[in-house]
Amino acid sequence: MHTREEGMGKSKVLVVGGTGYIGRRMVMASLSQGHTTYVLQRPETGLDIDKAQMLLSFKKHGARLVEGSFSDHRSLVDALKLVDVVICTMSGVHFRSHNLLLQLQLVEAIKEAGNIKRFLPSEFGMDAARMGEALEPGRVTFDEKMRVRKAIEDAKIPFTYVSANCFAGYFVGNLSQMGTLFPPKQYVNIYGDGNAKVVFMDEDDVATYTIKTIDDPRTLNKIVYLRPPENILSQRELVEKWENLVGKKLEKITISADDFLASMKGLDFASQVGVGHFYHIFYEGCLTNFEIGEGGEEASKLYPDVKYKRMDEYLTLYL
Ligand code: GO6
Repeated sequence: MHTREEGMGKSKVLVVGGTGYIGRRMVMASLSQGHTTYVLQRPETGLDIDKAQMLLSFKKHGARLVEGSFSDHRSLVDALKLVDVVICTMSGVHFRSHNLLLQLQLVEAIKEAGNIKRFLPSEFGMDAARMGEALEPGRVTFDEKMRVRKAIEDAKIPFTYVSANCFAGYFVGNLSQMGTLFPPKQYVNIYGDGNAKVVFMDEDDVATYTIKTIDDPRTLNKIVYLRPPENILSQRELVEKWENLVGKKLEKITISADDFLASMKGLDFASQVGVGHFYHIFYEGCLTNFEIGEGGEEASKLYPDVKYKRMDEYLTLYL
């Protein structure tokens, strides 16, 4: 007999990376959209008390914790057998090459389990397939995502790739200033003419749209771009929204493309990766300089009922 708790007709979801910045939102969005939701509980969490407490709070909200370890292939396959959909949100930015191997292992386990109807690998940024010409060293992010995509497609695993563009926490609260997560007080660096169109996304909305895609036949084996029209803004438009909120103009400092790229020298590896990414986004306009074509869908068109957060509202957090 079907019960409501089993979320009638709704796929069961496993989140791998559920305690992370995006993963925790996937867990909550999956629960609130009525999916039976499992979160992989890894022994590697060890004494990380914040992760442990988050797992417990998921449980309180109705999630089911399932133990599994990447050093125990069988345990992964067993966890996968419980569900229909797998969402991986293990960061490729902060633990790069390590997490590439883990994702490839996850693909192997999905292949073996044989029951997974949809896999969403850790994407959630720029569309890696469009970044073939990306600069070193930042291109590592895209090269690794493409290796995961190839493994998925070679194994004929049904997928959805979500291109979520710029998470607001990293790109909006700081008016897109690198090295800080809060707005500047007096001066703001403007990248080039500041007019390249960028897409900014509230992180909870990233999760809401992502969960919407998992049972949707329109998104099967597609790339879903999160590009809600009111959140397509240039850096100058973003800064202006902040200026309107604080009732004060900031002094603009224009950074030429050459100066910006030169700033990479002497930075640590992660920051060099960041500079490359910012360059493609703010100087080249790589998030919006293409039409979504065959093989792609736009989330706000698919799900017009979602009331996505506008960036002026997001910015009020920082007042
Ligand atoms: C975000 C960042 C912010 C880096 C993507 C350095 C992959 C993507 C939009 O982890 O490296 O200060 O698409 O000093 O496909 C990081 C990365 C942003 C956040 C970029 C990213 C975006 C990775 C910084 C900084 C705020």
